Parts: sequence; structure tokens; C-alpha cells
Amino acid sequence: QNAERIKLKHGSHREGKRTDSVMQKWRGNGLGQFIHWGLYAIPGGEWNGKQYNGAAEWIRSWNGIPKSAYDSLIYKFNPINFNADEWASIAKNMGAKYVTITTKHHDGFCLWPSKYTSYTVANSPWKKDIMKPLVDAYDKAGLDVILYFSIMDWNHPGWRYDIKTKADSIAFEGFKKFTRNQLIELLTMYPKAKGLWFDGTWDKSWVKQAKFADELEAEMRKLRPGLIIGSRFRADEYGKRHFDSNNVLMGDYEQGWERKLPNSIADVHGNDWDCVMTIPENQWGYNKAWKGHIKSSNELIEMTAKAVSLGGNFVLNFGPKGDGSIRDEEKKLASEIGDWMKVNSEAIYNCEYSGLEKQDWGYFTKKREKDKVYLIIFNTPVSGAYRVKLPAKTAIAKSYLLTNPNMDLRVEEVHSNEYFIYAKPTTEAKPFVIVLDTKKKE
Ligand code: JFZ
Repeated sequence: QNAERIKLKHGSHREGKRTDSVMQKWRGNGLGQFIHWGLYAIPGGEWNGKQYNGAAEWIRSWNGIPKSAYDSLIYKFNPINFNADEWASIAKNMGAKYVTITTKHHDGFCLWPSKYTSYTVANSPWKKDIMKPLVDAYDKAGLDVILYFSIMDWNHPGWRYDIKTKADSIAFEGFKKFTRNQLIELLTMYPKAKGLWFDGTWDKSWVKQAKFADELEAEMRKLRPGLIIGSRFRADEYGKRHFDSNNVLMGDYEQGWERKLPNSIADVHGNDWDCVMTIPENQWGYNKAWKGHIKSSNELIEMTAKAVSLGGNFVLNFGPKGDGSIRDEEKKLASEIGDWMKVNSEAIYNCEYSGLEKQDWGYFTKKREKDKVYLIIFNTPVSGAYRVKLPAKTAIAKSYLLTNPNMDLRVEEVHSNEYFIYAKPTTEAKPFVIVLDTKKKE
């Protein structure tokens, strides 16, 4: 942190974490689901029999495709197998507590019938709103909904990457009005949504809009008290994004951990954060050809545990197909993660950074406001002995496995506050959780 602060009009307006109940709930979610769905799901990463090398949802930017041909996909949007309740139940059974859904990705196609453009579901063969059934279904299943919204819009005539001429500036002013209208429209049409996840905010044109974006954020927060907005929405008047020119986080949580995780608590600077993750290396929208390394459920559970151990949420992406169904590989992973969560989610939900020294066997989490610590084990020591260092004046009252709460594990004190917990090396190829009930030493 700079000792000398510069005066900012459009920097951060708060320091430290939010303490209200909406944000407390978000912080305790642990696991979320991301949905990338739009017209790009129809080609699924393939055009005229050729594979696009980038992420499937970026295919419109591929030189091999005329923009008009891509934009005409609107006439093919007819997802006859779309079932909002099924999507919500897949997420719920996985153990997700919230979902982030693309209302509009970079291509500009709106999954809701926006009044401000004709490029929406209303003008597709499907005709109906997609967002309303989704918001209702997830809400009914008990999951919070966050609306993903791309500022960058390839379909809008006023969008610019930079503003260099008077004409650019006039066009972009129109685009800003459009953006504001759409955001107010979304918040008004879907009052159950808890927050906005912004994307496509990195181009110079938008980075220069510190005042406009700051005022729009204030307007949205006034309209919807408690609204959660990530750090990717706006820049300060010096063009600094995520963190303002005084290095203070802008927005309610850091949106920077994308497809990577922090390695230590120092990396997260005391802020809330979430990590959004793809199952293949980098595919968000549906891609027929899932090439390269596909993460296993064990890897994804490990990432969830690591995120929670460092005070963040882990949000796993799904890319439904053009017909509205979810691919079998994603369903299988969701159900495997769900099987694990059904037994072990106590170590994930409403858990936080433990403050304990990291050990080689895996990750510590701690139940909020409780004297309960969890060891989430990914690397089983052949000795069966798990090292734990507790803070001074802390003892272990009881230790057990979440899979077998009635059997006490042997605890050996090796130094003061330093212990070995003994658990038989498991033959199961699944991570497991050891619980420590701690108490103050006399
Ligand atoms: C963006 C999008 O372009 C992409 O299609 C997807 O929607 C993803 C969730 O967000 O891609 C990004 C944005 C930021 C980073 C990486 C990919 N980043 O900060 O590392």
C-alpha cells in the first residue's frame, strides 16, 4: 500500500470486505457454477468442417467466418432440449451454491428480450426469454444467480475499441446509453439476481469511461441495494483496472483469478475473490472437440478446496450445447463432484482461511465463527501420519473423518501445539476430510 495516497474521484469507494448479509452469504458459497451459452454454442467451435483453434465463444472473431454469417446464427437459435429445471438440478446436485450466467457475451446476442436491440432471443425461432426460466429455476433450487454481462459488444454499431475521432466519440456515446439501458433493464426484469459479473472491459474505449462507469455503478447500487459487483467493471481516472491508483480493490471482490489460483494468502490482499475455471484448458462456450487435457473431478475438487482454503469461491464453467442440453462429460463431472460434496461439503460451505501453516498433505479450511478445522487430504502420506501446527494455547478436543464421524482418530502431541493425526492410508482414490474440533488450552 502506498504511504502517500493520491486523491481519486473514481477510485475505490470502500476499503476492506463488505460485512452485509448478502456478501456474507456469497463469501460462504465455496462452490459455484458458470454458464456460457449463446449463439456460439451452435457451431460449437467448428465452421464448414474446420476447427477453430481459439475458445469456441470467440469464433466470430475468426477470419475464416464472415461476421454476417455468424450474426445470422440468430435464425438457428431454437434450443428444443432446453430445460431450466434440469440445469438447476445438475448445479444443485454438484453442490454449487450460486450460478453466473451469460446474459450477453461479446457477440452481443441477448438471452433476454431486450428492448434496446433486435439481436435477442425474441427474434430467434425460439422467441422466448431464456433468462427468466433460468433465474426462476435456480432460485427455486436455492442457488443465487449472478448475471454475466459483456460490455464489449461486437454487434452494436456504436462499439469501439478506442476513441480516436469525433465520429468514434459520437458513436460511443450512443453505445454508453445503450449499455446503461440494458443494465437497468436486466436489474429491473430479474430482481432476484444478486449481482453482476462483468467482462469485456479491457479496451481503451471503456477504460477511458471512469466517470460514466462510476456513476452507473452508483445508480445500479441505488436501484438494487446489496448488489454484488466484481472488480472487472470499471477503471479509475488514470485507467487503472481492478485495483485503483492507490492499489485499493474496486468493487466487492477480485475477479482476477481466472483459470489460475493464488498460491498463498498474501496473494489475495485481504479481499474477497472468486476463481472461474474451465474444464478443458480454455473453452467456455460449447466446443464439440474437447481437445487437450480435460480436468478430472479430483482435480476440480482439489481446486475447490484450495480456493476455499485461501478465502475464495471456485466457479466451474459449463458450456451447454446449441440444442439446450448439457453434454454428458459435464454431467458426469458434476455428479462426481456432487458425490464428494454430499459427504464432505461441511469442509467447504461457510469455511474460510484457517491461518494455519500449509502442510504437504493438502489444504486446511476453518468453519466461520467455530473452533472447527478441516484437513482436506489430497496427498496421502504412506506413514498415515498427518502433521498439524495449531496456534498457541489451542488443543485438539476430538478428531475424526467426515466419512466416519463416530470413530476417533489417534492424536499425538509432538511439540506444544504441534500434532500428528493418525489415519489409515486410504485405498480409495478420492480426497477425504479429517475434522479437528479444537479448544482453548487451560
Ligand atoms: C473472458 C472472455 O473473453 C471469455 O470468452 C470468457 O467469457 C471468460 C470468462 O472471460 O476472457 C478472459 C478475460 C480475462 C482474463 C482471461 C480471459 N484474464 O484476466 O486473465
